[in-house]
Amino acid sequence: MAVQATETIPVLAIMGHPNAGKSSVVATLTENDRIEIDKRAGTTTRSDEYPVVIDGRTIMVFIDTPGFQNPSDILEWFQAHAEERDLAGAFLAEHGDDPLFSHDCALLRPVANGAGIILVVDGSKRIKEKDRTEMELLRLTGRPRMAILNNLTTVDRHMPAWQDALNKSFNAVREFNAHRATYAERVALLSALKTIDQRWEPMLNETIRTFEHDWERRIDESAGVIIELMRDALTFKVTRVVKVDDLGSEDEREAIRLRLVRAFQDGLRKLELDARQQIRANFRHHVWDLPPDSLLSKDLFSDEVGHALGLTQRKLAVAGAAAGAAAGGAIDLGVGGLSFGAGALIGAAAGGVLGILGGAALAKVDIQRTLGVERFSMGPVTNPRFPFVLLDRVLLYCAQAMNWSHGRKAADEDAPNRVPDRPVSKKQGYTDDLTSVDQKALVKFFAAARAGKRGPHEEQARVIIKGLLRELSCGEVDARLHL
Ligand SMILES: Nc1nc2c(ncn2[C@@H]2O[C@H](COP(=O)(O)OP(=O)(O)OP(=O)(O)O)[C@@H](O)[C@H]2O)c(=O)[nH]1
Ligand SMILES: [Mg+2]
Repeated sequence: MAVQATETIPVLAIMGHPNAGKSSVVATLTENDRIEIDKRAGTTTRSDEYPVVIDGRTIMVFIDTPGFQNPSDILEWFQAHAEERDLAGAFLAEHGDDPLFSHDCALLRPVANGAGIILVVDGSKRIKEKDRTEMELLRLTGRPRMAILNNLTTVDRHMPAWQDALNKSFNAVREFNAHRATYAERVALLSALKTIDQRWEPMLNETIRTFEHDWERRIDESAGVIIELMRDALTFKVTRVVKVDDLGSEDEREAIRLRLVRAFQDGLRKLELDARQQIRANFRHHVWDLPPDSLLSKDLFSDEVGHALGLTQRKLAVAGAAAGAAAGGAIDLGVGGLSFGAGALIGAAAGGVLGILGGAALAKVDIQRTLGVERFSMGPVTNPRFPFVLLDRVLLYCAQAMNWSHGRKAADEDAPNRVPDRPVSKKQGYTDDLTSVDQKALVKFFAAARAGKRGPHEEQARVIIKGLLRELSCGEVDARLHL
């Protein structure tokens, strides 16, 4: 069952005290959110291998471990056998069957088989004698080794002392926060592993290239999901056909119209949810709770979402006018007569949606009477702000999926250290920060999508969206996520 460190696959055993954050580091580096992590010490009880698999190919293996049980005994033995070339192997040869050392042997076995070592320490705690024992014993193994300073709190006064001590026994020392590490930081860590053993350089270069390639593929797929969401949302329509005989009072017709508006909004919510699920799977999140106060947890049609995302009315007017003028005024922005008709009033009243809509309806409600039936229909969306809000929100979701590390379980676990919530004083949507040329291009894409047309506008939008996603990959988990 043990993985042999071969020429092609780097294998790294993660060592460290109980509760230092070992499993969190493995979960984040392998993008595996199913690894058991808990605030209680002693969660991991045996060593387990976690491969990094891309396109069905294992490119690297991390071994999560419970940490040493008897570090001082092992160090003593190592010091007494200093003449051995392979201390881990020699220790196993002598104590391999000793039940007293079974845990420690399980830890040393991968090391004896050629695995490198990553020691994870909690940099917020003072260094103790036991830490120095472990550092020395790992040094004596002679294996390539890196230390990770994982700061579990905001206490950083012990960090310089850790740096000094670790530098003496490790080939590389890096700060790495398993809860906040972004994609870029993960790649930087892999890059740093190259320095601990030159022989790994070619394979790690290949691993990093595979990583980067896979990330680009995810961005590409996510942009595809977003384009499809916009296309589906902008052509979405609901219809109810009711026999005229069944229609009694005007109140009844009003009730039908309200139900129609609700069904229309629900349909759009569902489209957003479907897109989210695909994006989430794309970034390998399975167990993931959104913070309850996140903008992403609020209703799509809530005022909070409407106010925080999308273009300001001014920018919207500029982009819309420019796009309309470019197309000889042929682009229907939906701000004409439709906005203030009966449908507008119903739309606004039913959803409390003035925030998102800027006073205009989401879509027109149309009622046609033919051959004894009344046909109530709503859609497609005509409100010009809505697509920007929807796009901003799905981009925000991508930012979360890309930057939320897999080692971070509950959304509120480290609430005391969380970035303070930022007051939302102005529009903060990503699209609001785009150049007016890009905003205009998006207006054209929305108009084309609404008309069911593919082509150059869609391709241009795809390029803009991919650019935004690439920028977001390097970011912190966005403060915009928490209102
Ligand atoms: N704030 C913060 N907490 C962290 C970080 N990394 C780990 N933790 C928390 O520290 C606790 C222990 O994390 P684990 O990853 O289970 O630690 P471990 O070393 O595998 O623990 P054992 O398996 O018990 O030896 C959990 O509550 C984690 O959420 C971090 O970077 N920041
Ligand atoms: Mg663990």
